[in-house]
Amino acid sequence: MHANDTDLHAQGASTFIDDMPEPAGLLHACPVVSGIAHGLIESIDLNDALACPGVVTILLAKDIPGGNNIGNVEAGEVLLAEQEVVYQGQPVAVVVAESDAVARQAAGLVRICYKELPAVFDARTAHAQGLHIAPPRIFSLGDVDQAWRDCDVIVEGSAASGAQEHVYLETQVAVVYPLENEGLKVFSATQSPGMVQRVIARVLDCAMNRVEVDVLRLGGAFGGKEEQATGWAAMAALAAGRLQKPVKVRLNRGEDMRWTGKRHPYDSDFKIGLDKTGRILAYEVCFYQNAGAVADLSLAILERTLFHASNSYFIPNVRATAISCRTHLPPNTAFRGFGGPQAMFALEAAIFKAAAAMHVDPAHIQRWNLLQEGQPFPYGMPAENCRAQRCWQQLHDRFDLPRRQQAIDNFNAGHSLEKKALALMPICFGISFTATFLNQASALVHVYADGSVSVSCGAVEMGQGVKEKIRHVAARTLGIDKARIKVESTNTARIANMSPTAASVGADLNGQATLLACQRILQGLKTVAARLAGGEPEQISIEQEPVCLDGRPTATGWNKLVSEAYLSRTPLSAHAHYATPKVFFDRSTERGRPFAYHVYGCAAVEVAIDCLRGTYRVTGVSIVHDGGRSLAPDIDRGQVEGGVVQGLGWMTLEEVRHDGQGRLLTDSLTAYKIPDLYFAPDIAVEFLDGDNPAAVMHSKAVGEPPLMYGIGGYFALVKAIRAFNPDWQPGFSAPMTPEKVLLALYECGC
Ligand code: MTE
Ligand code: LUZ
Ligand code: MOS
Repeated sequence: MHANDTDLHAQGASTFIDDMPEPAGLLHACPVVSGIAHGLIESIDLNDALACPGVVTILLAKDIPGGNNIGNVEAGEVLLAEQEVVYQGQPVAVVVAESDAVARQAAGLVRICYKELPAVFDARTAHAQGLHIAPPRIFSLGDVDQAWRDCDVIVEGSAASGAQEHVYLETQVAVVYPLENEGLKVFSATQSPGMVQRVIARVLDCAMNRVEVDVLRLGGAFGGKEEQATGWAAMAALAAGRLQKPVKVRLNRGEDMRWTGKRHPYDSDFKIGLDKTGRILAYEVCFYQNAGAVADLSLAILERTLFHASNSYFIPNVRATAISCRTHLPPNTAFRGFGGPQAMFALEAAIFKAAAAMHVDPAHIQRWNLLQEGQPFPYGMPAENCRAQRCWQQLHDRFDLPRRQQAIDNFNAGHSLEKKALALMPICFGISFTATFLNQASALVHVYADGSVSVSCGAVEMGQGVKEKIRHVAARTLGIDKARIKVESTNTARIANMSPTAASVGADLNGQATLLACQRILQGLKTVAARLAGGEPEQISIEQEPVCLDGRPTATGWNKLVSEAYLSRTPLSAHAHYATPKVFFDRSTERGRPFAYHVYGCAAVEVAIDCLRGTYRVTGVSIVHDGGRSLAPDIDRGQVEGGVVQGLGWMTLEEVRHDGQGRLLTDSLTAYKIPDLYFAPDIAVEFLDGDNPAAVMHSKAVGEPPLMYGIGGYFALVKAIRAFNPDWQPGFSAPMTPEKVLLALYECGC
């Protein structure tokens, strides 16, 4: 009997890298990082550090046998800085010692002298100085310049959304074991085992088949381990390869917060034009993305920002410009939503401002412009199986929104120092990697002679329940009990060239590959079953264990069938590959069909403010979410609830602050506030079911989209503030912390 991950977690029986028994002779590596945001390295003095008892060696860029590059985009994505440092927290050296404590202590004794250079920390300043990661990209639809003439109302403004720290429970960690024949076995807490393998081979200048990366599970990732787990694993591999000893790298919470990138802050300028009925005729937006010091995934994230510039609305004339700005902060990186949330925040700000100018509720404009079947996105793809209207309608009907709005109005009329508000947040999220080649996966399935089943695939379990979904797919395809199925660790020796588990497609891609591999085994089994039970293979099915002939159970069960198949030398293993069909994108025209499908949904977020203190509560969230035929309803519900709370945190409490030198001030959970169970509102989720021929067993991806419901929390707070202080003109700068709420309540409009 094989327990699922959730049960193991609940029992405290699931193991993470830091729980693995440490082998004799294990060495600990601690990075030495830049203490300044920008400068040239003039000298590095290792003497005091090397004199520490227990220090084994200290590695610098010159000790890297292969390429000093851990990225995919630009040469500056170095493992260890050589001449120039470009952010506080950038690794310069690696101290290797017999204990973690000694490594850390010695790291503090490495003295680096710099010639300091000017540093920039915000996107607009970087843009003004011409500091860009790449040239701007522009998506356009219709003719914006012409369309302004037909508008009755035009408003302009700006919107800024902040960074967000991932706060995965398990911090960055890797352990690397040297093997015979120049091999390495790598345990890394990464969403991208294939990338860790490729980068370690590059850094050590060896073939990829020398490097085996294994991932059992992650203690959360949220995008923070898609690209940024790689460097730490590469440092451990560098040391392990050189010293031929096992080496561990593990960041503590403060280091993890200071040294790794976050969700990208965005500054955006918008202009929106509507006719007098509230129909949006034109939308122009320019996104300034704060990329941090090197490219990382910023350009892919920026591209997804463009793909989501019009969210779940149809806007006939759009021009969206996106500029990735280079600053001297740790490289910002993937975070649930991957640039989509930033785009949606800017558009909701524009809609809010237009609604205020027209003296209507923003919901009126939102409703009036929701996407309909066949209408195009700004990249040319038409909306197919569009659920935007249905989600909105069902939310209103099932959760009785008009009555709730009335109750809020009554409450506000009767209370002078407490105000409530409700805001709606429709979402539409494109499902597929926007880099088309990443939309592939493979699976390797073994049926053992005792009838138990082993599934290997490229999906990394990080708490999102992908392993449980894969088990479900295998069990249903083979027609057997889920308890027989074990999903193995994610391992590069069993699965080659795997894509990261990201973009919410972990279950879509790996599930479909698993289904294909199971079908292959099933084919052979049916031939054996037809011999045992009579009839032709086409008449055979396996349903909840027994072998059926024309749908009727026979005397043969799964165990007997498998044992007969083995004795008759029928293959009981299969490998299958899946590539998402019909996705493509042409970057020269910015047109294509980048997504297999879209996920829709709509949320109503209700808040209450104490207008004396500025404190607030998110009192309730109601959601209709476009779920498809779920592979695991409880998991999907958990994903929606967790996503909403994470999105609300980004929009309300979570504020990343640096000092004037680029030093992170909010480097612990006492300064960086995240939502907890007490903050979390009541969340009511209703799933809109339906077919989805574009994903495995008609399911739908669920990982990222619900985060964006949290944006409704920001606008609900803005509405509640305006119920108290009607003259206040919101500046649209998220997060809306209690401090900002208090100031807004008493800011005068003149
Ligand atoms: N849920 C949990 N519990 N932990 C996580 O780290 N990551 C999110 C989402 N849900 C995450 C999570 C992100 S960013 C993505 S892309 C998806 O899960 C990835 O998994 P999937 O593709 O299997 O949905
Ligand atoms: N990662 C990536 C992603 O490489 N490409 C994507 O399109 C993507 N989308 C969401 C999250 N991660
Ligand atoms: Mo998720 S941001 O695609 O890891």
